[in-house]
Amino acid sequence: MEILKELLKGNRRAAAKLISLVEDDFTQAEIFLKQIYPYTGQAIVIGITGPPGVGKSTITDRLTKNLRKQGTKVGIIAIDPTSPFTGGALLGDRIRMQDLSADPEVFIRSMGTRGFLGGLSKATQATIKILDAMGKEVIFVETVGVGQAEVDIVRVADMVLLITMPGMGDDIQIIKAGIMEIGDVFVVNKADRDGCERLITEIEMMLALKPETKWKPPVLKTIATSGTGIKDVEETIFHYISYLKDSGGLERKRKESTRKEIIDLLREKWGILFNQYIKKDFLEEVITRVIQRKEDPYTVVNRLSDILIKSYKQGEKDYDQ
Ligand SMILES: Nc1nc2c(ncn2[C@@H]2O[C@H](COP(=O)(O)OP(=O)(O)OP(=O)(O)O)[C@@H](O)[C@H]2O)c(=O)[nH]1
Ligand SMILES: [Mg+2]
Repeated sequence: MEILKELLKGNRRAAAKLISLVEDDFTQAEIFLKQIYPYTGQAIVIGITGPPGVGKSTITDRLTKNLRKQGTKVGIIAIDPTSPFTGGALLGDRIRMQDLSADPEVFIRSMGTRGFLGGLSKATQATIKILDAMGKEVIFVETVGVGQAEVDIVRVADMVLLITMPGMGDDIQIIKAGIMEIGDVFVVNKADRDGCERLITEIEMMLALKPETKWKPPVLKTIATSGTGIKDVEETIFHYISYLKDSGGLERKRKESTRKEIIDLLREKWGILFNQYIKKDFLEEVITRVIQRKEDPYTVVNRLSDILIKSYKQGEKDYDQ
C-alpha cells in the first residue's frame, strides 16, 4: 500500500492522513496500524505534563530545537482534553510552535476529544506508533496534568517530565493530587519569578516522603522563555533513559504498557460486542428474572458469555436469542 511505504519513508502527509483516520474511523485505521506495528518500538516517548500554563509547550519547543541541532528527528503530540475541537487545539499550539513546523523533520499534531471521548488514550497510542514508524526518534506527548484521564495518557510514555511553576497559589496541592508519583524528572519553570526556591524545597520534601528507589527524581529549574536550564533538562532526560535501559526498567515499563494496551482493547472490543449481540429487551428480561429470584446473576452471566462467544464465532449480528 502506497500510504504505508510513504509513511515508512517519513512522509508527513502520509502520517497526517493516518492520524486523521485514527480519529475518524479507528476500525479502518486498524488495518494500517497492524502493518506498521513491526516498525515501531524504536522511538523514546517522553510525557510532558503539569498544570495549565506552566510552560510545557515552551519547554518542549526548546528541547526540540536542541535535539534538532544534533540531527534527532522529533515528533510532538499536544493533547488538549478540555478542547472538543481539534482545530482549536491545533491553532493554539501552532502559534506557539510556528517556527518548529517549518522544519520537515519535526512533526507536530494536536488532539482534542472530538469524536472519541474516552478513546483519547487509544488514539494517542496509535498516533505515537505512527510517528515512531515514520522514523521519529524522540516523541513528546504534552498533556495538561489535572486528572486521571491525563495520567492514563502519560502512562504510555517511557518517562514523564512533570512541570510546575511558582506562584500558582496553593501550588503544591495541584501537583499533589495523584500526578505527583508519575514524575520521573521534575521541572520548576518560570524560575525568573519569586518563590522558585521555596517550591523546589517543597517538592524535594514531598519526594523524600516516598519510599526509597534507585532513581531519585531530580528537581530542576528552568526559565523556558530564555532557554536557561534547558540543557540540564535534556541531559537529565537522556541520563534517565540510559539508566532505564541499563537497569531493565525500560523493558519492564514497556511490558506493562503493552499489557495495559491489550487489556484495554480487549475490554473495549467485548463491550462493543455486548452492545451488538445482547439485545436490550433480552437483557431487561434477564434482569427481571434475577430480581424475581427465578435466576441468579452468576448463572446469567455465564449464559450471556456463551451467547457472546457463539455470536462472535458466527459473526452474526442478529444472533437468535
Ligand atoms: N516569565 C516566564 N514566562 C514563561 C516561562 N516559560 C513560559 N512562559 C510563558 O508562559 C505562558 C504559557 O506557556 P506555555 O508554554 O504555553 O505553557 P503550557 O504549559 O504549554 O500551557 P497550556 O498548554 O495552555 O497548559 C506563555 O506566555 C509563555 O511565554 C518562563 O520561564 N518565565
Ligand atoms: Mg501547551
